[in-house]
Amino acid sequence: MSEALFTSTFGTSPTLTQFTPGRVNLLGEHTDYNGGMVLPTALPMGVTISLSPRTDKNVRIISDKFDDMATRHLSDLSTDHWSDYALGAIKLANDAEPLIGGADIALTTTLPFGAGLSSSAAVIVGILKLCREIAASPLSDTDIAVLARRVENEFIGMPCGIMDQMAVSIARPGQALALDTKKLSYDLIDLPETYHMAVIHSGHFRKLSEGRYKTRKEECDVIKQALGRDDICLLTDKELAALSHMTDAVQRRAKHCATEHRRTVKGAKALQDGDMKNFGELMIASHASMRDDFDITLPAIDILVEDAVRLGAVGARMTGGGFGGCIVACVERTKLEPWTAALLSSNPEAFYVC
Ligand code: GAF
Repeated sequence: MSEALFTSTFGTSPTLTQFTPGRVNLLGEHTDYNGGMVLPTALPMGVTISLSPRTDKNVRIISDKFDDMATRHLSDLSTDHWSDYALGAIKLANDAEPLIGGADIALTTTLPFGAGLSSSAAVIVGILKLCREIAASPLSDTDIAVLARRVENEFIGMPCGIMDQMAVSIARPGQALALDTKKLSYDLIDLPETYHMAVIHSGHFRKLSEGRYKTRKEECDVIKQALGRDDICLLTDKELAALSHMTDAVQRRAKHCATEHRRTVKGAKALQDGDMKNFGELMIASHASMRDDFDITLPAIDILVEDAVRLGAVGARMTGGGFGGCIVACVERTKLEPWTAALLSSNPEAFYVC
């Protein structure tokens, strides 16, 4: 589909076309910038990108989600426009040298916007991988993810961790990526076929750069500065107890990071063992920690998660940066249809994503 959009917009065929998945995180929230572990999986939905390099420094971008083509220049700064992600990817590709010059780009996406399913990471990683292929560059998938995070941190101004970029660069649907965000080492774990990780949108839309994500990041920075270490996910119970002189909020943020990391380590093991009962319990505990200690859930999302479990999911939790977006629930495939119908009928604002 992006090929047809490319051809009708630019009047030629694209050099390359590629699909990049979105992601949903199963366990390990706000641990990826605190030295901890994350456990995302790739979605069957994602972004398809068609691209041709240009010899000048212009970047022309068309998307099936917006009416007008954006014409940008490599010297442009970020302007809070939808085309910033593609422009930033081309700028960093020029810095790292898998591409010299501008590009024409057509994007089509099956991911809902504002859902926290990493459409921006898919756009950036997808473009960087196409540039890598055009230049026959030796960059690895991990190198691509690291560059993509720099686009977010340095060009867009979003202080995210590395989870989303690694998930969409490395995982494939049906696989969980058990990622150590400190070492960037990982295992790929097959998800059990008898269960479905259902993604349900709460109907509450979110925008990470709005500021609340940044506030949580800053609170974690306070703990890091006080302790002189970056890996606050690895704090022991004794080290957590030694934070008692700090504010209640700061202590709860640290507790979430440390306990969420431990839950994610246990969750990866439970997935490997096929112990979905234990996995579900860890999801429920993760949601409670995001609600009570990290303060990133919304009352409507707490109700959606409670209902998901009450109606038969083995576990459920909010997923992503917080303050809206989706929940993910682990549901036996044989129960999926009636479970979904019952959940959506008690939560009319919510909708099924995949
Ligand atoms: C967003 C960020 F982009 C990730 O880096 C991660 O911190 C996540 O929120 C929370 O776990 O998706």
